[in-house]
Amino acid sequence: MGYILRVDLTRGKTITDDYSDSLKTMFIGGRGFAAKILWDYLPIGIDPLSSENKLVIAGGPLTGLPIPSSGKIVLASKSPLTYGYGDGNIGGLAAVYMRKAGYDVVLIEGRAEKLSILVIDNHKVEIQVREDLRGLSTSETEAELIKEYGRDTGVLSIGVAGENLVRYANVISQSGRAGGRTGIGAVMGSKNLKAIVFKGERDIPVANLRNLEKLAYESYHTIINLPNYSFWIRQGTMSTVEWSQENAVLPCMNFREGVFEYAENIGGYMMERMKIGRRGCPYCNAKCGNIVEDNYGFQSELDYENVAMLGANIGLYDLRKIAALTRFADEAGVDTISLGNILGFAFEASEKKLISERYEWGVFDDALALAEDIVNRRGIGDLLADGVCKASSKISGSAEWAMHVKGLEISGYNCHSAPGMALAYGTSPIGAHHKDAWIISWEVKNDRLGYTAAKVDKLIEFQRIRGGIFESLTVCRLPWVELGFELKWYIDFFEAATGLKLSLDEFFKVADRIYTLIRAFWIRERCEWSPLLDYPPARWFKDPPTKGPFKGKTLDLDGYRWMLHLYYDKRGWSNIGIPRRSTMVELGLSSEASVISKIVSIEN
Ligand code: PTT
Ligand code: SF4
Repeated sequence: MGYILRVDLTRGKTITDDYSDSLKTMFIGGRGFAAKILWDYLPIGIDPLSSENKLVIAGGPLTGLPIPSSGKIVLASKSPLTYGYGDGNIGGLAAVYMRKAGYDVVLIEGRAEKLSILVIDNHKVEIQVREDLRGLSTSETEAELIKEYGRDTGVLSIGVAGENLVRYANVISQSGRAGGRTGIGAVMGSKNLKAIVFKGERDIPVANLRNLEKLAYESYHTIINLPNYSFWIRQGTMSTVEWSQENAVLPCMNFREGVFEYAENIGGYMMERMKIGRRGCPYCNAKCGNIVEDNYGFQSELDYENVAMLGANIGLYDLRKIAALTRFADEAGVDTISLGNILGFAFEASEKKLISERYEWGVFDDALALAEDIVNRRGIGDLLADGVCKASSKISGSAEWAMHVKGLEISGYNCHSAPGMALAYGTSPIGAHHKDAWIISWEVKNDRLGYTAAKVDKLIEFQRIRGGIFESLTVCRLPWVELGFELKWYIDFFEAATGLKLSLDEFFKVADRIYTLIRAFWIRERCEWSPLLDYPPARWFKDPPTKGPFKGKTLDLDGYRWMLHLYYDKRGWSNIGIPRRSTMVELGLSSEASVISKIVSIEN
């Protein structure tokens, strides 16, 4: 669409900016735009929960086009959990209507004096004081706004977790789309921004409409005929529960173990027996959100991560109760992955008598009560609302089993015996998340316990495709990951949409630029750099599982260090993980190199 909408909540002003061709060609969109805009506009070293932080909502050249799974946007900010670069990807009508309103990016700055909403209705932009929405759940907020603005509306909202600045609060849309696990909901809360409403009716211009229509027709048809399609729409990501159990990577009891004796009770087949519907993102014909009724009779969405983290990781094995915890998280607007981690952490601290509160593994009432304390910042919930890294710094003796990388809690794969996946968590650009490189499925089939150059190569390839291409285009990666829908389609969609023909290598170069820029951002914002930030938690090196096929095994520190150094080398970074000047110049990041050279010593 060619435009960035800038909204200053402090002054109540909005302006529309166009952006340079070089932003388009060097960064493509989505995460690429977000990283560059944060680099250029964010004052250095600010507190992420201050009014100086900025929230970027960025689509890519494919967002909102009538092609498979294009209803996705990136939400990015300096993260209140990690104090580094943070982003998340959310699907929903908001993605489509943001572009149809005429914008590729919305950049939100400052802080409203009172709780407010932002309404973007085509080119009419309004900031409204809406104290009446305070304390409402995300579905209540969305329902109220849809009542006011009509069904053709995309809404992004926060719940009480965001209002109360829980550092892993996220943003919810359409009761089940969730994005921004790096604390984007808390950033919205710190800006007194309860919700954003998008309405748009413009056509999204494309370079070659006939070609795009032809590709769209053929691609939808191709997807439904892929061999895994019918199983995928039955189970979505839930089949990963059985897969993780078989491969002993299902996180259990705060990542102590990789197998769970009750995994069958919480797996994809059990979920199928309860399933009452499917939800998903616009323009997707492979909708993956599994709807079940929870133990209170309310509808909730089950995905692998929610079940692994709010089930196995806390010892809970009743799917309807896990669904209730997920629904609670969606209504409060808090990330299920971090919540499951912090509950596991608190249960272990209680078991070890490091805190005075008493919680029992697997007890739903304990989990729900603690989750309520967290989102309302009551009692020990106030400390736990700051995330596992900060909480462990206050609970002596807990640092080795505080399961995070760079402050972001680990998502659903136990890595005592998965060095490649451990490295994926260690080097992810946002902290411990599988989004950039779900190398585990490849690793279990390829020299699982080895510390090899092949793993490092595969990891970088995944980061380039998943973290680079999908996050900048910005479209859902699941048809490619789960159904084998080929990457070539996306390159063709890109050409039809933009008129630009990029080879896979050229896309990879953009991805490398984004990765190196994000690493520079971390160095700039944290004012120092230590390779220790790229290590997974001590538990995986020192505290072996007591059951399953990999009983007694841990990660090898020397092996991990060797792979990490090789990774740095292949990325053109120094042996402590700082991008070399020559790499940055090569990638067109000379001015960024000058900035970080004032903070750390940078090699040629
Ligand atoms: C993502 C993270 C994930 S990853 C899941 S389940 W997953 C969790 N879902 C949550 C939820 O639900 N409720 C809640 N309160 N918190 C939650 N936190 C967790 O958030 C999601 C899908 C999924 S389901 C995945 S893998 C894929 N992720 C994509 C991505 O990152 N990029 C991309 N281009 N395509 C992707 N497609 C898939 O999208 P974060 P969604 Mg998500 C109930 O937000 O911060 O990135 O963390 O957006 O629209 O819900 O789709 O087994
Ligand atoms: Fe959304 Fe799932 Fe479809 Fe991806 S596969 S676009 S996450 S519904």
